[in-house]
Amino acid sequence: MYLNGCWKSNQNGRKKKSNCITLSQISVLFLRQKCLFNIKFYCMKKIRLTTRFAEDVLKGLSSTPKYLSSKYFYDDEGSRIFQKIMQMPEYYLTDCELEIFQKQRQKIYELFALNSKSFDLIELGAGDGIKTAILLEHFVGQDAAFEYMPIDISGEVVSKLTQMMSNRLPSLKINGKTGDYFEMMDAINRYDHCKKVLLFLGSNIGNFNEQEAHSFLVKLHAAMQKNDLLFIGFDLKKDSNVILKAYNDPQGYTAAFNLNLLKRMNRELRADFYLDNFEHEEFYDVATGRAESYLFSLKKQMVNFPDFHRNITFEKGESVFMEMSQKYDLEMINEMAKNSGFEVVRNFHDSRLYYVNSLWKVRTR
Ligand code: AVJ
Repeated sequence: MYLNGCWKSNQNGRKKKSNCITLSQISVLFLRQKCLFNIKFYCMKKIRLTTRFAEDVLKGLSSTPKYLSSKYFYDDEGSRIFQKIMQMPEYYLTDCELEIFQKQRQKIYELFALNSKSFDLIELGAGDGIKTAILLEHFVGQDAAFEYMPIDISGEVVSKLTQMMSNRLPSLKINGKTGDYFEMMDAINRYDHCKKVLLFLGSNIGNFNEQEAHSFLVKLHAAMQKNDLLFIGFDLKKDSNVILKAYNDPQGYTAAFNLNLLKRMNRELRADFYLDNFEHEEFYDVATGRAESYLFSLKKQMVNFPDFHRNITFEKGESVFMEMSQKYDLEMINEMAKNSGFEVVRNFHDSRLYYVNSLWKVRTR
């Protein structure tokens, strides 16, 4: 559209002045416009994202009780902290999923490859991909022709992951994408030329409440064909001490992970949070399986967002709800599958029964 307008004015200009414009001049003009267009597009996207971020956090911080969304944890810095969390011994989730992949990869492969030896893998929220690499290595060894499409919200994560995977598995076709869940859905929708297996690992689903999880699964279902599969990681309900230690580590990585969102608001929105004025705490409700993360204001204070002409007051002891990490049992998992149009093919457990990777297919009846 923009280019057309530009071309027209050149044509008009040529008519009036009747001087000739060469083909190479046109292509230079065209390239320049295209480049400007790309920069403009990039800037517009960035502005749109920042505006959205500001709107969301200001809305949450003006509510009672205050809340922020954990989806904003994962800027490049947040993603780096999360990788530290995954390496802590207290954060058992990673070890459980690794164990499942290491010990049961052959069975996983057989079920993935049922009906068609070749399939493509799309991973939502791929992260560092260390666990996935175990599966991919095995699949490549089995000669299952496939493409791996990791999608993550952090661009840095996607490029590091792509590099790591192509070093480890040079023959693997990798097609990484940066984007949020919304953009992921788009990518999945467009992907219909081959059987696909969607990976949603690490109990990422636990960040959604019941309704959000349901509508997310329904959207995935709508984007899937008859033979496609969904492989989801669920952290299971267990001794509350084990859970609390995973989200309340002595090194303080989890606290830093939460506080990084305040830092991010300082960086990107020019807010003035003073991090020492906040403290992280974790709660777990055995009955519902909800693990909840909060920041508490250590004193009465005011935080300013001068660019948005807003300030937020915090009472001493006031909480900000930061993140939910839902824990499940098999009944909840079965219900979720059923309610969103899926059928559980098989559950893969770790030896401690802390965690399950559940393989779902589209229900046909
Ligand atoms: C990436 C959402 C699975 O909830 O366990 C880890 C994020 N938060 N420690 C989780 C997280 C604090 C993690 N998920």
